[in-house]
Parts: sequence; structure tokens; C-alpha cells
Amino acid sequence: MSKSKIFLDPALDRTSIATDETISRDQLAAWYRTMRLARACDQKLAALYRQGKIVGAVYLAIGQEAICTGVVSLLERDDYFSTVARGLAGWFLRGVEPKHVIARWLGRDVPPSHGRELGLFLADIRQYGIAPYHNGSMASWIPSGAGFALAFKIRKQPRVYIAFTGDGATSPGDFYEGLNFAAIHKLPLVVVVENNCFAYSTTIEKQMPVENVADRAPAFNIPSEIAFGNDIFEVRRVARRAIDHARAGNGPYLVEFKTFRARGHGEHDDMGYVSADLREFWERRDPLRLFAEYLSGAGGLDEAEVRAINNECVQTIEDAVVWAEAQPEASPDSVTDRLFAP
Ligand SMILES: Cc1ncc(C[n+]2csc(CCOP(=O)(O)OP(=O)(O)O)c2C)c(N)n1
Ligand SMILES: [Mg+2]
Repeated sequence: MSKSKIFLDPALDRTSIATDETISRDQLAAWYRTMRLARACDQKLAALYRQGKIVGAVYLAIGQEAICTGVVSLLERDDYFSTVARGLAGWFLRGVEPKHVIARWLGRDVPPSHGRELGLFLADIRQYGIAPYHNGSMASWIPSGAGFALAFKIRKQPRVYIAFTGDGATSPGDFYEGLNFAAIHKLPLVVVVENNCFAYSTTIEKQMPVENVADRAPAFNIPSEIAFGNDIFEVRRVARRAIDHARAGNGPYLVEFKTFRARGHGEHDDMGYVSADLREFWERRDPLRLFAEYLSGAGGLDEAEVRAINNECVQTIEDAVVWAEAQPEASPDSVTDRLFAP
């Protein structure tokens, strides 16, 4: 892979964003608030990690907020999706409370998992329509997503399942088995690949014989697209095609969004293997920066309004931390609770 590819294909590259969609000022502000809230939450989690307050490791979504926000903004309430913490903004858009997200990283006994799950994973189908990630084994969410999609099809429900996944998770066998099954049975499964340039410290050319994840789609005879994932409007444009296709009964669709993981794999990873040039290139294309610049231009919000949203999000997160720290730690006595249906 050439240097320009890991930076960004010039055909996808841009440093300002725009849309032809008619979107109200309030709606734009709401999406921006969601993305900003995720950023504020992650920045606080990084600080809590350095203070030794996080139980175990912590994984952030900084730089990838536009993808899940754009995709989840298109879903119906009874569509399901699954994502790890890289989809934090998607959790917020579905109503997950920041105080619960933070409390989970602190190992507190609070819903939905009562300290029984790493903060990396979050699932609560009934309340949020967020499906379990199945387990931590990479790509296991593709066959389990196909299973959900199969249930929708058998029940003749016009629902879709979105499996968010990393680039690295398109290499294990589960990815192929899941997508093959979904393609054969024309299941309403949309695979959203967040290609953030790295799988831990491994670059694309070291783990794949093709240049793009989307180049794998012909093996399943399904459509695919490649798009710039830091532009929330482009994410919506492209994801809408994929969702409409799947919902109409035409089978799976793969969308690859090029983005950048602006922090290490987890906060224990100092990204020593990432060049300063690459970081700088993507900093200029930060999804929140692009969105904020749009808002205070064509978006119709003034800079003071954008700043007010930023401040409000930081305060929400500060309040969430105060609440979370006051919650009880998960007790070893309840370790087997809630594991099995009564
Ligand atoms: C089958 C399997 N192999 C290895 C791991 C360890 N592991 C966890 S995350 C990860 C890298 C994931 O990279 P990617 O899919 O690109 O997601 P990203 O972290 O970049 O969002 C690895 C190797 C695992 N969880 N499962
Ligand atoms: Mg990756």
C-alpha cells in the first residue's frame, strides 16, 4: 500500500464538508451534541485511566464519532446494531446514559450489566436495540448478526441489522462464514467497516492481500462502497443506500469507511508506531472539527452556540463521573447473577 493510501485516497479526501439534505438546525445540533458528548466522555476516560480509576484497560472512539452517529441516525427504533466502544456516539444516540457508560468502566454495580462486563461492550436489546457483540473474538458479531437478520427475515419484519466492525476483524474466518451465509439467504445485514488504518499496531498491507476491505465483497457477490468516514453527511448518504438495499430484501451490503484511530488501540498503547505526519494529516480531518466548521458556516449556528454545546457536554460528563464514583462497586457475591434466564 502506498503512503497516500494510508493517509487517504485523494478521491475521498476533503477538509470541509457539506450536504444537499435539508436538515433542521436543531437536528444538526443534536447530532453534533452526540458526537461531542462521546468525545468529552472519551477524554475524561483517558484522564480517569491515568488516575488508575479504570478497572482494566480502556478503549476510546476518538476520531471515529461521525460513522456511528451518521449510521445510527438513519435507523428505525426496532433495527438492531452491535458495536464495541468505538461506537460510543451510537450508544448515546440510542439513549444510553453517559453516567452508566462511565460507571461500567469504573466497575460499578449499575445497569445494564452491573459491573459484569468490560466497558468495551454494551448490549441491551430491549431498552436500546443494541445487540450483544456475541463475544470478544473478532468477527464473531458477523455470524451472530446474520442470525438476527435471519430472524427478521423469517418473521417477515422489514428490519435491518448493522454489524459495526474494525478492519482487522475482516480477516478471521467468522467474517467469511457470516457474510457467506447472509449472502446466500439474502439477509438484511449491513456490515459497516470502520477502517481506522490499524488493527492494534498492524497496518492493512500487513494483514490483507487486497487494498481495501471492500475488495472482499465480490467473494460474497454483494454490493460494497468505500467512503470518507469523518464526514457525517457522506456517512449518511452512503449508509442510506446500504440500509435501503438490505431492508428491501436484497441481502447484505458492505460499507467501508476510511477513518483514523486518533488514540492508541487502548490507552495502554502509546501509538509509538504512528508517524507524526499521519497524525497531523488526520487531525485536520477530525470529524468534530469538520462538523463544527460546517455548523458555524452553512449550518446556521454561530460559534458561541457551538462552544455552548461543547461546554454543556463537558459538564454532563463531569456530573456523570461524580454520580458514577458514588455508586457501589460490583460485589463478588453477585458474580453469577444475571448470567442465565430465570
Ligand atoms: C480472533 C481474535 N484474535 C485476536 C483478538 C485480539 N484483538 C482484539 S482487538 C484486535 C484488533 C482489532 O482491530 P480492528 O478490527 O481493526 O478494530 P479497531 O481496534 O481498529 O477498532 C485484536 C487483534 C481477538 N479479540 N479475537
Ligand atoms: Mg482497525
